[in-house]
Amino acid sequence: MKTQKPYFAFIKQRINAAHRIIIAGHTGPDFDNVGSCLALYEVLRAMRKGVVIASDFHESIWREVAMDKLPNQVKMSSLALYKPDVVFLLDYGKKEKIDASVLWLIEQTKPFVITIDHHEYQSQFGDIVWVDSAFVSTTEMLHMLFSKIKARIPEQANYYLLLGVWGDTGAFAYQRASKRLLRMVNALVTQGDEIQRIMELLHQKMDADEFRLYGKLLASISYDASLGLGVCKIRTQIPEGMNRTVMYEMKRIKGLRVALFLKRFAKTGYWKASVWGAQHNVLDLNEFARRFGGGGHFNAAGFKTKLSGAKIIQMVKQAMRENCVSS
Ligand SMILES: [Mn+2]
Repeated sequence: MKTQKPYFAFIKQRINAAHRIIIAGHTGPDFDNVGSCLALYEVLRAMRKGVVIASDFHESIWREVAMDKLPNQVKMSSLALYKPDVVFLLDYGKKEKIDASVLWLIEQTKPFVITIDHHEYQSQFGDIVWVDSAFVSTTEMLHMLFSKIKARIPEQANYYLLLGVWGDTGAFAYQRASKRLLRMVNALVTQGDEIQRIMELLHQKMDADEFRLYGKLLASISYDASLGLGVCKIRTQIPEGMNRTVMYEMKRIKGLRVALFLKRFAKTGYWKASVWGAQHNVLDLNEFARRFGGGGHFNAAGFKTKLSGAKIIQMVKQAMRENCVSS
């Protein structure tokens, strides 16, 4: 059955009947992605389901988030041997952002595929495709699913669900908070320290060398006050996750509308761009990123390109100018 609607009862039936479930997010995972996978994992485990997350957990974000509670690992190369009944695909937007070995596994073993994603509809696929960009994060959708199917949410999953919301809304700085979302937050804060834990995660702790490097990055930020565009452009190696911290910091600039982070990969010559919108941003960054084959959300998107850094900055400025005129 192909559907754009969330058939909660139907998903529940499939979970109940399943023996082995695989959960996959997108490559280059962020907090919402990791939080979604881990929250669903914990809930399915509490339902006594056989479940694995399709990841080798190479990216440090997995360890940062899960700490000592990282799930048991099944090698990506032996995933097909696991013979899943159901595969959940979470928070990925485009089919090519799913790991190739997961796509291969789906081809080979023909499991029932359920997509849950708050990105705009792009090339998501499956037997159930629940895609709704009115949700701020995929964890918000999962929370709704869990309550609709009356699944028990284990303590640890509370924190994962909150993490997705905090990560994708920038602690509510760049997405609207609905009453429903705040009710969800209210329900999930049980110990009282969840939000502190999350804020510590988002603002990573650094050693002295990293701290100096971070200072240099901040000092290199250029700012166009007439447009409200902040740019950080780097060619050197930085620790994983530091780009995110720089972006959060840039959003503190008074009057900032768009923050652009550019990183050049020497080997391939590609620039990787992340763009974040602040409160008064009117430029649809998802649409902008799509010009380069990238994507994301209205206020947060990314793309890769072989164009020069200067050219990318020029194009962002041009788009911001055009948008000011038209809006
Ligand atoms: Mn997300």
